[in-house]
Amino acid sequence: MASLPSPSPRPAVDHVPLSPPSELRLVLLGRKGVGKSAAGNTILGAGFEFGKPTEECIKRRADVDGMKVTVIDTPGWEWYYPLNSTPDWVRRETLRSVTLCPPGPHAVLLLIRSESHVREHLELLGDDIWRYTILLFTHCDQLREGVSIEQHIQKGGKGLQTLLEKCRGRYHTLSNSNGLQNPTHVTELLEKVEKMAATNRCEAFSGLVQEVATLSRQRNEKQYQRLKELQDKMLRLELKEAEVKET
Ligand SMILES: Nc1nc2c(ncn2[C@@H]2O[C@H](COP(=O)(O)OP(=O)(O)OP(=O)(O)O)[C@@H](O)[C@H]2O)c(=O)[nH]1
Ligand SMILES: [Mg+2]
Repeated sequence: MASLPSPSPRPAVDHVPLSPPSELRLVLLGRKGVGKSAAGNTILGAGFEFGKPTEECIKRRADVDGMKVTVIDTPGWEWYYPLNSTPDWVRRETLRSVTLCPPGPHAVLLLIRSESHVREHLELLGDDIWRYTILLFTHCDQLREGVSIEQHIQKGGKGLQTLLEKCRGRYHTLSNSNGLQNPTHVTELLEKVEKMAATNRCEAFSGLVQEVATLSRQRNEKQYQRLKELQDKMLRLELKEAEVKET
């Protein structure tokens, strides 16, 4: 009987060329009024209400440069407030944002005008988030004449430098101002996202999605535990009252 040909060795995973993603999933995060919803419109062409506070995460999709692009817009963090002053519902929406584009976003675009307390808000999503983050500067049309974005970043001080280091130097500028949008800026942004996705082996931020699910489960368990303790306490009080009445 002829022997079966031995199976050819599988190529090592490391040598398999990674195909670029056929769709991109992006989450917009940052302070209130920094231009997240307007940036969503600049990227997709339309779809988000801007100029008024976004009150919950909004998901929109469109074809951009022949690619399906999903954008999740989020409510903004308060200016100058540390994380512990951020309302619960805003934290919740921040955590929810990355679960709305399963299996997870390719990139978080962190919109920046002032860097104070930005780091702790972003790290609500875990330390690994920085591998997926690109700083996005808006309102560049309002920079003083003759000041380039590079000069603006250099003058931005230690806080901004740290954010940039955390993002391994990844940043982009986008003008959302009426009439000043430049389509090549969106194309270049998507190219940067694809490049970052390639360095992340095209893996989405899915580890985090699981963590978020675990966190919310833990929170539910905690709430259930607290409720149970309260019920026990009330029962004990009632028993005590009944004992007092009997004596
Ligand atoms: N000049 C200029 N104005 C901008 C730019 N981006 C946004 N704006 C304006 O800034 C204001 C706030 O923009 P939004 O997109 O609503 O801000 P947001 O971050 O979504 O705000 P929240 O939903 O409250 O968190 C709007 O009036 C925009 O027109 C920009 O690049 N240049
Ligand atoms: Mg908004």
